[in-house]
Amino acid sequence: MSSYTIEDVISGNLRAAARLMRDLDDRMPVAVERLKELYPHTGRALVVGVTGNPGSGKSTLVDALVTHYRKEDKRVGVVAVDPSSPFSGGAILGDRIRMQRHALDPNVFIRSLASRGHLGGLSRSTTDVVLVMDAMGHDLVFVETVGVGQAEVDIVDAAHLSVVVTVPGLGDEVQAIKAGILEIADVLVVNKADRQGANRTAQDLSMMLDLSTADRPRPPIVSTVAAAGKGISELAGELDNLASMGDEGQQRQRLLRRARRQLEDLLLEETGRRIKLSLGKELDQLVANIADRRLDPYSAMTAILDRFLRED
Ligand SMILES: Nc1nc2c(ncn2[C@@H]2O[C@H](COP(=O)(O)OP(=O)(O)OP(=O)(O)O)[C@@H](O)[C@H]2O)c(=O)[nH]1
Ligand SMILES: [Mg+2]
Repeated sequence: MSSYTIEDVISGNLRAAARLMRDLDDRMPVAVERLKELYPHTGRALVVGVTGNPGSGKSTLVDALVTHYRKEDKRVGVVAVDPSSPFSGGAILGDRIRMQRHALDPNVFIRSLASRGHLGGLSRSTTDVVLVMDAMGHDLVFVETVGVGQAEVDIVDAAHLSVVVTVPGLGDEVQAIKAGILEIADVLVVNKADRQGANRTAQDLSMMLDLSTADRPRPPIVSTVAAAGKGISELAGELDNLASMGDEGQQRQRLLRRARRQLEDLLLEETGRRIKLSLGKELDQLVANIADRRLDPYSAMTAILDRFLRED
């Protein structure tokens, strides 16, 4: 039973939107129908990914950014993605995301997402929630993800702009950033700049950017003390700049990248689901044969795919 219409969602009805998000999370077919109808009403929100190591201050930073943009009367959505924790219904995460002071503001919509075991699903859930927030008329949507690995990069791909948060004095963390996430950062933040070594960390990052061969604009480095609201307007300024900047070609590239990612993710998830459904019990038999070394997983995979999909 669906007790909400897309008009409810577009007009910003919080209950309708929350209900739709929950149904989408449960992969309810009727919710997917709603999402199809909503799609033409999306594409206006600026989606900003915020990623970085646990405890680096991402939530505090997002909270401060929300305050900043509320002063400009912007409507703001926040999605907190936590790949590591089991599904908690948001209660535990709610404590962790430290945004209680916006809880009563009807123009701020905060939603937590936790994985139920597989990241592909999480990336889809994130995209769905972002779409709903976009359709509701939010000007900005922040997507907070923990960590600095490929999974976060994938999730961040749902964003227009990526903020990577680091803190002073973590040599290893800088290495981890170097390993991949530097390539996706549009803005680098050195948070907890009230701590020792903040300048040094900024210099290290700057040097790393000098060495980087990435074929993209050099990301600015902003120092912040999120807990005290320092550096937030500078950070927001960089985001606003980047959002309006970039030639049409670059903006088009981003749009295409996101659209491609969305379609490919959906295809993969749905193909796997349908093939498993069609195989039914046969899948268990194949698995048992593989475990008993009567069959190898590569041949099994090829045999299954040959049956369902053409290869040439
Ligand atoms: N000294 C200092 N502490 C800060 C600053 N910003 C945040 N913190 C503190 O750092 C701790 C972690 O902050 P969070 O905002 O929860 O960090 P997070 O990155 O969202 O953490 P997870 O979501 O658990 O990965 C909290 O105790 C904050 O009060 C800062 O600029 N300076
Ligand atoms: Mg957090």
